Amino acid sequence: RHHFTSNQSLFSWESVHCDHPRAMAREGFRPALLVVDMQEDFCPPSGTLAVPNARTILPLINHLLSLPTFTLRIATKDWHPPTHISFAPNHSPTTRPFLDTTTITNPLNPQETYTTHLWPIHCLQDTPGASLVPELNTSKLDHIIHKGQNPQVEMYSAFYSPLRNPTISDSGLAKILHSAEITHVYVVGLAADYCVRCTAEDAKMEGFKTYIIEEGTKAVDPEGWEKCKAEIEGKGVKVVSIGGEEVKRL
Ligand code: VGL
Ligand code: ZN
Repeated sequence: RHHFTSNQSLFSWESVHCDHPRAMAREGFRPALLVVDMQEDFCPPSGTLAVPNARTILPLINHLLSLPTFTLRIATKDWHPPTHISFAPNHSPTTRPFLDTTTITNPLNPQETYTTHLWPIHCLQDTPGASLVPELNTSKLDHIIHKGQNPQVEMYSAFYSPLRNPTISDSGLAKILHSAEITHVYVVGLAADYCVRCTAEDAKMEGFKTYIIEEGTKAVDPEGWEKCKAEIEGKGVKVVSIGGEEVKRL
């Protein structure tokens, strides 16, 4: 169903959208909130992969978490072993994080490859950098999903690895959302142009009406956000504002 092009720095779907029949058939309004990767390493001042102004979105995220309307509130954590393929120093001493890319092959299917950015070392399992920021009201969370544990797989999406044929890293998130008969998915967190984007696009693929709340996210590359937003909307995800109908109904 999906195919990754290897000539692009950020991988992208090249596919016809097909919505999940179970979620499509579902009626009513059972929304889930996904809070993506609100971890120290993605936040100033000390994060190794700090997203500009990342901490400023926390009051809105905590407000959303406090709304009684959500059926489920789920946070995700990027959770890498030291050998992770996305870490620039694991490739060569001169590999440049943020600038250089690598081509990754699916360990279970050598035919499948994708090209992706290399990053500074970040979100190492069980380190302070991987912890959720203390401002986040975690008492409201129903689940915390870990992703990116497989050293050979980049996993921006909180659902599964980009190459799903066969699926080599399924976090279990799709099952949790379908089991709770979720109809709508609202995504906030970090980073808008990577994990938020891929998570939202996969939520749409799973058949949920999917929204990114724009004031609840920040991009690694703020300059590129308008173009990125158009690409995300091309996949059927709506990027909405807190003033919009989709948020006001919460
Ligand atoms: C992310 C780069 C590498 C993210 C995770 O959370 O957006 N970005 N790992
Ligand atoms: Zn990562």
